[in-house]
Amino acid sequence: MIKKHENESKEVKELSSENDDKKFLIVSPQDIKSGVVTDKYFIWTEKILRSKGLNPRVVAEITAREWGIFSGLNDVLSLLEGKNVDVYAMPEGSIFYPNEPVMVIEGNYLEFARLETSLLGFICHSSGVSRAAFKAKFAAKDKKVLSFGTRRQHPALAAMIERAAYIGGVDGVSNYSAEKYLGLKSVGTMPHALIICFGDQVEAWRAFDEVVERGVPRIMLVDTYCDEKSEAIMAVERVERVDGVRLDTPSSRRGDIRAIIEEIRWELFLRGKDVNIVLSGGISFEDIAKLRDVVDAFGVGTSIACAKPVDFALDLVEKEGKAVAKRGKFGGRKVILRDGVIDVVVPYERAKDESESVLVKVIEGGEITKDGEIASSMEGGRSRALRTMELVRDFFVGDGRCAFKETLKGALIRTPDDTDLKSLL
Ligand code: PCP
Repeated sequence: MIKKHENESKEVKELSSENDDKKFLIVSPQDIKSGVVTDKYFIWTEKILRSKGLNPRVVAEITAREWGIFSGLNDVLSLLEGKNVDVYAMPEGSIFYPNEPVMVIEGNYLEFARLETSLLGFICHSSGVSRAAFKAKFAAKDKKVLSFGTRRQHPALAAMIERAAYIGGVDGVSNYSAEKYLGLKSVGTMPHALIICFGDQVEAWRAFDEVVERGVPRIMLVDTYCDEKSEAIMAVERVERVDGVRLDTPSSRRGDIRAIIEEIRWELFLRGKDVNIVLSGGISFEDIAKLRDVVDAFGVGTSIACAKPVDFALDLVEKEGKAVAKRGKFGGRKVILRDGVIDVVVPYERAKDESESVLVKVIEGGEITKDGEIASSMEGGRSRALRTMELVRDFFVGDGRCAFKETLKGALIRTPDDTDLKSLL
């Protein structure tokens, strides 16, 4: 669902072209929607089932073996809209745990069989990026995290990556296309190339300060020609307005980056300059947790944009009203009951009231529901993820209270202990 955004700038409008000149090797949205983008075994499966007159009514569930932050529902809704199915899903930005269904599809199998490849692709990739962004922001606490990594992936994915990162909790995204596709103002500093074009860092910094809109923070890149400390001092002493300095080469130095940052902070403090320190270049979640006390913002590329995709799988758990399961899967339709960040998964029939479930009906008979629109909102997803971050932190520092206790024998109980977040506290 691509919307027009009102705050799209004049520059973006001028650069945009409505023409699809097909110069790049990118599959078309139509081929995704029609199921050309599928795995061959679904083509054979369709052929076999049709030739034998089989098309059972099924319930399919999408689960992962790992935890994550759910996103990509927006594209799944576009994919399944118009198909004769009912779909239930977690709202975007929800935390999910191992073996919990994030989505349930009810309908005749042939209605959606060949769409499995694209459906999983949408959510595996997007939720992987959202989980990474969540981990980065969880590690950074009140310090900022900026998504700098779209250059590490195919450009056709830029808006998807920035949306997923934003839902996961980053404070800003650098890809300019986010303004057109997401209605998000993009952020950034300056490349080394700008400084090299001037051949003099002070001239480049001054030019930035002179030319770029006043509302944009002046974050000077201070590692092009000299030591970061010397350049940071040079920046604050020789440029009229400096809001921050960016250090982009933490791993290329033999020195200890923490010691270098502390020295810079001291020198700036000594000069009465209250400027922010931005750190970028190969930053990991562990780096963020270790350096958050001396850094104000982290520019993160690969760790977010190239995050491992979530291993979602689609499995049939009910056929003609009867629970089924392949080995290693939990059969039967399920309901997830949630108390804060503690979940209990129970069989559908055992839940007192379906409305208690985390899964909401997002498509009914092929039509996107009002709840579906709400559940796929980017801003709503981000607020949910940020709230979840607080609840996870409370869970770890609190008593990990579980309201469900052991009243539901056999139910799957899931908590933040099923994540790898504790080490980033
Ligand atoms: C880019 C950017 C960030 C990098 C990428 C983040 O650096 O400035 O520092 O990505 P990473 O986390 O995967 O390292 P360069 O490509 O070196 O460009 P420049 O220094 O000119 O910004």
